[in-house]
Amino acid sequence: MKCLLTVVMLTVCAAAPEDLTGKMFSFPQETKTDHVKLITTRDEFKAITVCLRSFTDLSRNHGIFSLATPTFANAFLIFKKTASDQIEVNARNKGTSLFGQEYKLNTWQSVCASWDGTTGLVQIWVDGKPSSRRYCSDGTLSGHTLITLGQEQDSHGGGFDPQQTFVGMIADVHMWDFVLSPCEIQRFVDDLNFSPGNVINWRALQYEIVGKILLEDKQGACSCLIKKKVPNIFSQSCQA
Ligand SMILES: [Ca+2]
Repeated sequence: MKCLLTVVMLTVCAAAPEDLTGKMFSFPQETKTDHVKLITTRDEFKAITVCLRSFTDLSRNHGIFSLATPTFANAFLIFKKTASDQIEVNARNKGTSLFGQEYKLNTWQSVCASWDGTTGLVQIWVDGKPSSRRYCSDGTLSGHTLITLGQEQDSHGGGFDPQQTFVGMIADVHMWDFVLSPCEIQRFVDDLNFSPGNVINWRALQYEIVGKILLEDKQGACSCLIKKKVPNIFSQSCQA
């Protein structure tokens, strides 16, 4: 009984919301197991927008955000293809490639993607630059929602491929159950007073870490302390 109580308490603790402002998840290695689960009780969607900031040196393909339901392993997936300018958005197991984006290595960038189940259109924004609005799949999503960062689900909560592991850092993850307007996307990109996600909210995040993934202070270009001490040298590259 005591063990059972401990298990129940640990489960509750793992799911308590945390404000991760100023933090990031570091994904330091390629594995077939390590990932972060983002927890929501929502299990029905007619539209989705996801925004996050990521940093990576990967030139191979990799998953950026993976949402699965019992029916669709790729219910909503943001997937960077090997081609440097190609990102795929999946909805209801259908993938649509979007081209011509400047996905940069070794720098923080904002990635937002949306899907509208009424029209079936998907769109992405990399650092606020929109893609074309392309048809993907219309309909709805329902059933137990499982969201992973670091691994791309090929089944509901599993089917991980180490060759598609995300390696790098991810921060500021938000998810809404509607399509954000271009102005709202820009407010996220500029980190200006945007309304946090009503499904996943980085400022009140329920998550669980599986494996060697670290929650750390978010790194900028350099510290403000250095900027103050040596203003002439560092003022160009420092982030306030
Ligand atoms: Ca896969």
